[in-house]
Amino acid sequence: MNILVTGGAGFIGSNFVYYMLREHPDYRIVCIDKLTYAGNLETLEEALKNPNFAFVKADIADREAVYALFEKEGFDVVVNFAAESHVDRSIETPELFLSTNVMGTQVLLDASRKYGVKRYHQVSTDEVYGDLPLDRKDLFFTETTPIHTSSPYSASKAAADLLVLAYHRTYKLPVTISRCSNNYGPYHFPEKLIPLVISRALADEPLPIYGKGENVRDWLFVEDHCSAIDLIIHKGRVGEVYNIGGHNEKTNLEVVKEILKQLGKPESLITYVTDRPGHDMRYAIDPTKIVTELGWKPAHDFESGIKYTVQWYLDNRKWWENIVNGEYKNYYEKMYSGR
Ligand code: NAD
Ligand code: TDX
Repeated sequence: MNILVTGGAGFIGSNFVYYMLREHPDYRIVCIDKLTYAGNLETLEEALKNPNFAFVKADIADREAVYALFEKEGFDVVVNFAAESHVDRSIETPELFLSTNVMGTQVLLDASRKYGVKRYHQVSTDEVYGDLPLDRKDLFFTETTPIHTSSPYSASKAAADLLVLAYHRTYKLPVTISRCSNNYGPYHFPEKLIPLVISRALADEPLPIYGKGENVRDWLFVEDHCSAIDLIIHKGRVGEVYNIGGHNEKTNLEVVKEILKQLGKPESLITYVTDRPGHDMRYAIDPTKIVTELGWKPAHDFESGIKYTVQWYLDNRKWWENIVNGEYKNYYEKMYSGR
């Protein structure tokens, strides 16, 4: 099997590359990535030593480059992780999110049609469902929850999902979509809450918490997301959407306090800052469909996953220090100073 993984130099895509090389040593995995600020070839250093892995630097929205690659490789499966993924950045520069997340997806769909790909899988997000109220713990997102987006990021991901479903209905392209809750784990870019808190707490720097820190996210260890996608591309039904989540709902404050406890750092580092505009209150996934239909089961709960993750950041300082000491410094200044 020859699989194209887009966005494989980012957080979840790189974890998926390693997962697939380990679980399916006979597969060929080709990664295409534009290497934006979020893409890092160092992350793929080990994979690059594997003869079954190849890396191509290109933009998924570059039709010529994408078609040439599909023609050469004859992919069986495409798994599209490539995206602009940070909500705060989407509030600053929405147009970039449209060109990669929507137009880029369309190019991949066209290429998949033209070159007869057997399965196109779109990696989507629970954010397409909008949010749930904090005082209704009985409510969860199912696959039939209406699309109701809040940010330019989630709107672009929802637009891509609709295109994917349209290509199935109109052109009979064999597609699947997964909508996962918040991931955490190794190689998570330090602009996102968990790695941001770990890296800043280690430097005894203030931790910016939006609003009151009461927003709830449903955290999933990244490898459990990878195992779910592996199942869907092999056993999932064409034309279907699968929600992925492990019932690990936490408020942001609970997450931050747990990390501080593990690092032995004081809660006085917590600093409340102006809220994110349009900030979603609560995400919570109902994973019944993937559990009952495909037999998926997460291997990690939040307690074990966060311990592993904190240890990974302690053991891999070079990886994230290179990032936080580089161009990211300017980003942090721009987004957080005077907030
Ligand atoms: P990330 O920002 O860490 O990585 C994105 C990768 O895509 C980077 O390597 C970047 O260089 C690459 N990329 C960006 N634009 C590109 C383009 N035009 N052409 C080719 N490559 C491009 O993101 P992530 O957190 O790993 O998310 C991966 C996917 O999973 C995204 O589609 C995201 O919407 C989805 N998702 C993420 C989460 C989460 O919690 N992080 C949860 C659910 C779904
Ligand atoms: O500095 C911060 N302070 C803070 O309080 C940051 C960066 C975040 N937050 C809050 C906002 C959210 O309530 O923490 C929560 C998590 O924020 P992010 O890590 O930015 O993730 P989120 O906005 O929930 O989106 C993530 O999950 C769904 C990913 O970035 C998306 O790509 C994915 O689709």
